[in-house]
Amino acid sequence: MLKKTLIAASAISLSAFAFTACGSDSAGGDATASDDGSITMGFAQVGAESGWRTANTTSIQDSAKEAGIDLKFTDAQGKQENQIQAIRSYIQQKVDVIAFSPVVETGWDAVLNEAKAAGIPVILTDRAVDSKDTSLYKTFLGSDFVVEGQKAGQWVVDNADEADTDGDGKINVVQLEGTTGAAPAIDRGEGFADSISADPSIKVVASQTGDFTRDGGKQVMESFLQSGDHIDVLFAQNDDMGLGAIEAIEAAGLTPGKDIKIITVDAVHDGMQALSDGKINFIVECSPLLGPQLMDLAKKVLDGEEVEPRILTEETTFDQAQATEALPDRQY
Ligand code: GYE
Repeated sequence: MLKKTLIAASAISLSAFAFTACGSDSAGGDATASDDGSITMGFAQVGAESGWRTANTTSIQDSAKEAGIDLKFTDAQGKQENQIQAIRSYIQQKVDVIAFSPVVETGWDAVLNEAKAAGIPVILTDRAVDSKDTSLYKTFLGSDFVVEGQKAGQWVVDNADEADTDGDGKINVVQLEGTTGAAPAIDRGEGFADSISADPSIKVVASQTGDFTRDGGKQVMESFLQSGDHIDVLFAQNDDMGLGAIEAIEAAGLTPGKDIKIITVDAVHDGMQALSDGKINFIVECSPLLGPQLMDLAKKVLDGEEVEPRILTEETTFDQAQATEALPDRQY
């Protein structure tokens, strides 16, 4: 950390005495690894709300170890204020790089400006922020959630006959949304609505947050079922909510995957098992294995290399047969 102090001091003398400092980068930060070449990363995780998140945490912890990066890790338990506090403490500890998965999109400008002022580069991992000033972070690594929602909606459009489970010519969809205000919840909802708009017989008749958890999915699905209207399709914005909803559907004496067609996002192991068992009909993959790319990016940023401002994860989709085939080799 000594080098940072020296660089900060040099920056002051630069204006006062036209002294040339080395090691500063042009983006205004003094992003560089510590003196001995070691890298400390502070990572502020959302929480442990889903199988996806648990796999994501393992990926980050394992790849930090492999990359020889000293990882400081915090679990914000789904609360933005905890994440902000964690980021502030990383700034105070003068870590070399900060990475985080913002629980919601809004409200990050102040703390990101603090990191920038301290010369600590930030890498957004998995979820986006809505900050207009894109110089507040070096890059955003993660999935295109709008495309994920579009793929989910496209399945309903392409399988409209099968999806109309009571054959009345109308496809009533209920939607379990992720955490309110979170990028994947906003974008998946938008993408789904966009695709189904191609077929006027497909309508979202109820949509509510299940907070990306199994319990949330189960409870909200119970209330959807109690409303009495026929439900043809459930779009759950992640596997865990879909799995919770399956419990509610079975408890109501209905057969998931038949009486109600189910589409989810993530493709974690339990979701893939349910798809293979015919309880889910289609899953849009969202990979949580962001660790190796994140460590690589951190090194590049600290080496002063240019990185792309947006780095997309590659993803696929699964039907029942594809899930059965993929399951034995599934890493998460
Ligand atoms: O789909 C969900 C998790 O941000 C992509 O968060 C992630 C989402 C993921 O809780 O399961």
